Amino acid sequence: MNKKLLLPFFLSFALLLMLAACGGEEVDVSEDELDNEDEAEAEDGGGAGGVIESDNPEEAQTLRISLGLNDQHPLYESAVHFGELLTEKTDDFNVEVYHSEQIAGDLVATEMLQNGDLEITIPSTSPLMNIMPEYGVFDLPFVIPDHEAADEVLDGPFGDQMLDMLEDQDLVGLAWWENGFRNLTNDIRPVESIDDLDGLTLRTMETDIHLDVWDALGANPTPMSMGEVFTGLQQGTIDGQENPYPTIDLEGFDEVNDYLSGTNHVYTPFVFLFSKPIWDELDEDQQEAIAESAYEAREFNRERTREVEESSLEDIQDRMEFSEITDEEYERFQEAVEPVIEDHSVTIGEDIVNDFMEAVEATQ
Ligand code: KDG
Repeated sequence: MNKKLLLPFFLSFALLLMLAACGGEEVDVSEDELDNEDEAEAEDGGGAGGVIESDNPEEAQTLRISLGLNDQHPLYESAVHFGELLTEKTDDFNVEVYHSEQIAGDLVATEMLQNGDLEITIPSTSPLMNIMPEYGVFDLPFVIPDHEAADEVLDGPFGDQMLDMLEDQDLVGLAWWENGFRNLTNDIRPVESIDDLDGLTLRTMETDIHLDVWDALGANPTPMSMGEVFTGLQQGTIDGQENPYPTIDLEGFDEVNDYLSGTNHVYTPFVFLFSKPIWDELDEDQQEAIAESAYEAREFNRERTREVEESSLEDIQDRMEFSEITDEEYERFQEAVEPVIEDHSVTIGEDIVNDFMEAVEATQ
């Protein structure tokens, strides 16, 4: 979405964003406040499509979904689709989809779920490493080679095992959705080799693994939640960032970065999370309707994200200088990050890392 359109909205949530950014503290957002904000947003057209009402809206319980990306992204469309599927199955729920960190960034939103202060969020797995070190496994670079392997690993026993372990953290993991293969952008120079990364200040997600990967490659990484990235790039506090093509395109990073490199350095999934304290208050039929809808919307999400991945790459290539990484250089990248993989295998847990590697190998 054009950032200018988001400005009034960002201002109205400035306090929330500041609280979220400054300490990772939980943000206290009552349902009433959100309802008012949402009504205001809907009136000026910004929230169109984000409220999916039950046929019996007055009696229905409202499920709020917090997203970090904007309402042009296939993640938002997929969350709306989830709401449509759910309201077809039952009249028990209304669904409200909040984008662009209107509620909170990934990590804070996940903490809100743990405390029963928010129903749903769909974060990248990466920041979850701060809650469960095991989730860092998806951040190990250059492991998942293609979409097919990603689907097989996530839809198989390894993916199930990772969803199940969320329960101990007061989270219910309902489905794997797609974020995608991440690629580098920056405003200083084309990056075709490791040497080109020297000294570039790069935003990473809030995870030590990404920080260590970029550090090993010679860049200057700094962690940040998504809501701060555009401004950081625009003001030059960071030179670049890395994300899948749809995010680069739809968050407007091509407006503030000139160079794009097809690094495909890691595949990070989204995980559909529900608050366990709130889940435990629902009856079995309600739980089943929610679980089925999250799972069914996964297909729509993957299909849409992959379509947009292609069209976004075409789009941004018109506006950015695109560099491909040669096979030889790709090997140098892989060698440079080997010690990071070794070190973090210990924090993640060697069993989990082995299971992951084996699951990926089995797809080849
Ligand atoms: O809701 C999901 C987004 O907040 C997010 O995880 C995007 O990949 C992302 C990033 O780089 O922050």
